[in-house]
Amino acid sequence: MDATEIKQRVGYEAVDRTVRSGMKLGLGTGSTAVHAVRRVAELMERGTLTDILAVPTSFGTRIECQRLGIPLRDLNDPDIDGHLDLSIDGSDEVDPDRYLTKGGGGALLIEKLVEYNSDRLVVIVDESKMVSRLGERYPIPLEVVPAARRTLEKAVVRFGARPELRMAVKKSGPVYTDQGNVILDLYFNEAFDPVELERELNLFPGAVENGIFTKVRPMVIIGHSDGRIETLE
Ligand code: A5P
Repeated sequence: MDATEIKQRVGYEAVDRTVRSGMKLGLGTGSTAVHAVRRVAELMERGTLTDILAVPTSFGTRIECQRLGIPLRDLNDPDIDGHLDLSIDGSDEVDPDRYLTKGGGGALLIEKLVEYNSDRLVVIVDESKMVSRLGERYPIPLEVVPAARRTLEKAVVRFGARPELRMAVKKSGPVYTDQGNVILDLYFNEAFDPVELERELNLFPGAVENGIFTKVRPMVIIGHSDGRIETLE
């Protein structure tokens, strides 16, 4: 199976196995999560799923849901009341403890807000996302207010990180998140304690959120290139 087929397979699998009518759903961001979004829409159109309310984790996911006619809410709306039944999302890395790094698509802040406030999180990945330690293949994103960029670039060095301001591809200058912040991608040569680093990075003034997720133990659905689907929970 090629990469897109694997992403579609795990996206469909997650929805078919876990989404039920009447649920309040958090919908993730990225090239894998979009397949779950499309599956939800497909099952709604067939009438298999009814009374779904969704909270998107990014502007991009909002646009896709609107295109597909999935009813949207904010976490603050009274019928959501700050809490969801289930969220489905991709991940950049998953370690043996099922700790995650996210934010390769820049949506880490609302992803964490939505997913830490869901009864259950289902993470959908292909096998390349499974690592022995976080930071092995992808940097750890740290979303910061623009005014704090330089102080935080200097501050994170004490954790052994090499920070790089994330730059836009089809625009000159940095990436601005949906919330108008910038992202420092933190590269680590050595293993770190994910629980400690998730907490410590957010303590600096101007740090908004980081992409380490250790406070949820997700169900992880892994798609393999030979067509196998593996589940960790
Ligand atoms: C978005 O900010 C991210 O957290 C994504 O969920 C993550 O980067 C995985 O994206 P892909 O499924 O596109 O690899």
